[in-house]
Amino acid sequence: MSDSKQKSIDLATQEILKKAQAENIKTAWDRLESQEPQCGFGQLGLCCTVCDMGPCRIDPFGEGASVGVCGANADTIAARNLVRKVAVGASAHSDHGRDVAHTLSLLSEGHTHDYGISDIEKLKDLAQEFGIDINKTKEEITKALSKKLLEEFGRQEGELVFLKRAPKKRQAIWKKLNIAPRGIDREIVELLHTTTMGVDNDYKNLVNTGLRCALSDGWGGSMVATDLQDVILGAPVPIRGKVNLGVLKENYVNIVVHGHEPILSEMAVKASKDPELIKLAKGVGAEGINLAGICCTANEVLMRHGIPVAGNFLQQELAIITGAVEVMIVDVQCIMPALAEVATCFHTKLITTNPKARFPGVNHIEFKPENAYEVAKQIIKSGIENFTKRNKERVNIPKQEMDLVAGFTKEIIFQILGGKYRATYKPLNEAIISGRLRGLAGVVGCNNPKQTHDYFHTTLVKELIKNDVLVLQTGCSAIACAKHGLLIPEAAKEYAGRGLQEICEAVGIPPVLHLGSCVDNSRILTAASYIIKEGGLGEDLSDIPAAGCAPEWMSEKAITIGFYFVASGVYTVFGASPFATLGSKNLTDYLTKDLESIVGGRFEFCAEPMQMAKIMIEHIDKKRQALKLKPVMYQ
Ligand code: BF8
Repeated sequence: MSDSKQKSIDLATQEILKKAQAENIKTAWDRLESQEPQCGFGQLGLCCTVCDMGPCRIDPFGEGASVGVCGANADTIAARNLVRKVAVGASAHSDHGRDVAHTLSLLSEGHTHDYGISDIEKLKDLAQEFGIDINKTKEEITKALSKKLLEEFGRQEGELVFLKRAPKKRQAIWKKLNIAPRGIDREIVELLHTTTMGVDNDYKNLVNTGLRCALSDGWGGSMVATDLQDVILGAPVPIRGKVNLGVLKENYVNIVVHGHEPILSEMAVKASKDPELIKLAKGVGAEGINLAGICCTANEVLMRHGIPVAGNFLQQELAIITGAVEVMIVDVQCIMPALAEVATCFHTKLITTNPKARFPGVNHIEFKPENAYEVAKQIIKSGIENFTKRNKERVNIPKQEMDLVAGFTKEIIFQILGGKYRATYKPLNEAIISGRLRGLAGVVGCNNPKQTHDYFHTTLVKELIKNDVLVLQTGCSAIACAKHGLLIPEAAKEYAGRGLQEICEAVGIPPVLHLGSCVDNSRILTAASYIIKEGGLGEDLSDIPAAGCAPEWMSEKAITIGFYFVASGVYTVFGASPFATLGSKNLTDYLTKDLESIVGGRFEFCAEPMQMAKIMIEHIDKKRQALKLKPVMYQ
């Protein structure tokens, strides 16, 4: 009992962990235990496997080797290890973006009929940003835009077009430091090149190359993904939904979509509503088809359709262990290899769909935009057939489910605050200037079994809103806070400080705004740029009274997000494990101290959520003072 409580504060998770234990099914928490003690050199970033003269390791106590076989010291090794992760994270988000741009290209050529242009206004806005004449047909604009966007990946010179969204002062900083990304692929490749044996040995230069690569994700690949998904699938608007394992339904065919790319899951949404398939489901004794999501795919279909979210990263295995999932469809990223084994303990069919992500022995049904709907139907049909194989005696669906409101975008923040006819950021800026709002925080990222599941996200966010900080969320962090009731308008009354409460009540929003999946962190960057444009809060993103945090992070992608937040001038706090840099004091100091005077943002590592809130609030107050704003209205 106390054990599962320590693992997670979420009651549904605790319940299924007990079921897993009773049925002897191993989860991430058990596997973490079997890994302990984890490699100390790895944890400090002092193990180098870059070439085959190694693996080398540096003695952190200064008694053994201080350099590897090639002569690389702790600073070089730790920095190379770190920025390689930045490259990997950027590649993941950006390859996702490329696939969306490719889908746009296919639809512009008439090679797929399952997708269209859902947001013509956004298409035109984007086209204008890329210098395309919008007095052409929709087809011509689409074709020209997809070409331009795909060229951003292979661009060799100049700068990414989206950089122009940033305030002028920020653009000048990037230029001066030579960290304005040229092409998305180019920055990833160049970063990897600099980390190979015998290239860049200067930890500061390695970090700077990492910052440029990360910017090519935040203001490049991720921004392409977000904006084009909105164009093709529709820009989200505030929408109600439900969250936690209780959204699985006992008498329904439960289909779970998991991963990141909504191009496929969008079709699963459509297929789950297909009358022919619903009839089939009824034919096997089910009441219907219930689609639910895990991780960022969940956020995507939640934002656009209100599809329920079954859980965040650490709940992916637990969804299967409920015994009630007929099919789990996965695409790319954050999909535990362990799912294959866990699924064999039940009737659940795990189905991979992306040629980039195959699992040995797991059923693969390849998805392409050209055959999207057919594939989605085929998968759902196999789920319906599988319903009859469910062992009802092993089903245990926790009761926990919570309401939430999602669907906030940079455009929606405009509208809800300014009113339909006066779309503006002015009221938001004025709320900060007057001190009714203390400032803003972006709280994002994953779960990690090394930290009590959901505890860090929820404790931090509650403390922030209590202190009149409006919180913007994405990814698994948003799911964590949603499960604990923070993403409903009523949460303002219960948890928010008086100033934030007044704003939430006036416009009917929750004190915590869900902006979508992890690629949608790019929405935060654009929203911040609008705030500067509106006026009154400085000239650069680093002037805004704001801070970022990834309290339970685990993925390389989170490091990349941290890097582009910092490179955009944001003070960014990371939870417990400080991404294996501590073996180098020089590197740690560079990241947590020196960077601030160089790029305006810096990292902070912190192991306790109340302390995280404290240092974020202190930073926000420091920025308020620098802007000479009035004191916070309700202290
Ligand atoms: O991209 S928050 S565990 S699901 S990495 Fe993964 Fe982390 Fe969740 Fe989305 Ni983001």
